[in-house]
Amino acid sequence: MTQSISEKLETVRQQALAEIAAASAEGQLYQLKSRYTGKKSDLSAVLADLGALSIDEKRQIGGLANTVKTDVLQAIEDRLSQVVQSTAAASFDATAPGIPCVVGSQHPLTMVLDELKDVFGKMGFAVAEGPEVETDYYNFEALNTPKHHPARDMQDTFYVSDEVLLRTHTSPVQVRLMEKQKPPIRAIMPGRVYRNEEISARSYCLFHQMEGLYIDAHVTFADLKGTIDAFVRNYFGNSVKSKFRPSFFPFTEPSAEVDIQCFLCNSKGCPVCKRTGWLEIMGCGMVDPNVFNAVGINPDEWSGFAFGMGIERIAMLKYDVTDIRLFFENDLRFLEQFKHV
Ligand code: 2U9
Repeated sequence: MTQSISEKLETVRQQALAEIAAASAEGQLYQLKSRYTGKKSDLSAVLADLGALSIDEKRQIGGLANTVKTDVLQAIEDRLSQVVQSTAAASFDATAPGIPCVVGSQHPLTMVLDELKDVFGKMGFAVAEGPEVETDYYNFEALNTPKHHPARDMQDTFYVSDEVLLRTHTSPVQVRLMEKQKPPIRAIMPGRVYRNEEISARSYCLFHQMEGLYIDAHVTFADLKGTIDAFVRNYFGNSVKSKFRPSFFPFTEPSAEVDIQCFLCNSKGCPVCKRTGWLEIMGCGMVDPNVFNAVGINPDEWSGFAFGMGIERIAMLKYDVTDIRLFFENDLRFLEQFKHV
């Protein structure tokens, strides 16, 4: 009797393994699993029918039936993973076209800002930021521009109330920084600024600036010229020369505007540089002693320079953009052109 049951179990094992090896689909294998190891299988019937056997026989047949079951289940697992893999391999077509995915691009202003931060970062300038909604004090008063100062006409301002306004430059960030941190200070201040100007191809109600401030003992105009020259060579090209023209800003004395050789026409003269061979890129100067006094820095002990540039202007020159409004309209036809820049 034991002999015939064990022979039967052996036959079940051989038959099951043969069918598992021949199966070529996942569904088939799940059917085999239920047929050979499920509740109504021959194996389960043998295990349920051990009652009439002696203890030794029970142990022997029970053990054998369990081994057969484990072998069959293992064979099914192995074959399943083979079948799944070969199905996936067979359905992969290496020659099929890929699924197109839309590649985004950085905004040109972000690219210019990042490059500028990088160039000044290498010269040791940290980045400082501050609020866009400012008080009259930080935007004008502390910057040597009291009420009724003629310079206030130079930039029309969006006022929120008598004392609160949208900053017209990032200079208030420097004022706040100087109040908090005693010299030496070496930082750049990138950010949005607002001006109530008539909107045109050349001016918009908001734009981006990057200003810089360097304060230490014995900082001179020569340091300013050296820093600007290093910036121009690093950013626009090592052979590009720059020159200073005298100018006026309420917060710097003396003040200058910086022109660089026109990189669009190699200084030969073109419509962009208005045939002069030079492009104006920024303003700068030595921090006015009145500004130092306003923030409690002793102008006899410390000196410094400041500079400022419009990011849109730099981006317009660099990428030959002729209308400033394009930077703010989010027209994909414009933005997509910067994918590979
Ligand atoms: C402090 C002291 C001095 C910042 C400066 C300029 C010159 C300048 C313009 C460039 C084009 C504004 O965006 S623009 O229209 N800026 O020419 N800005 S010096 O001087 C400062 C700032 C803060 C405490």
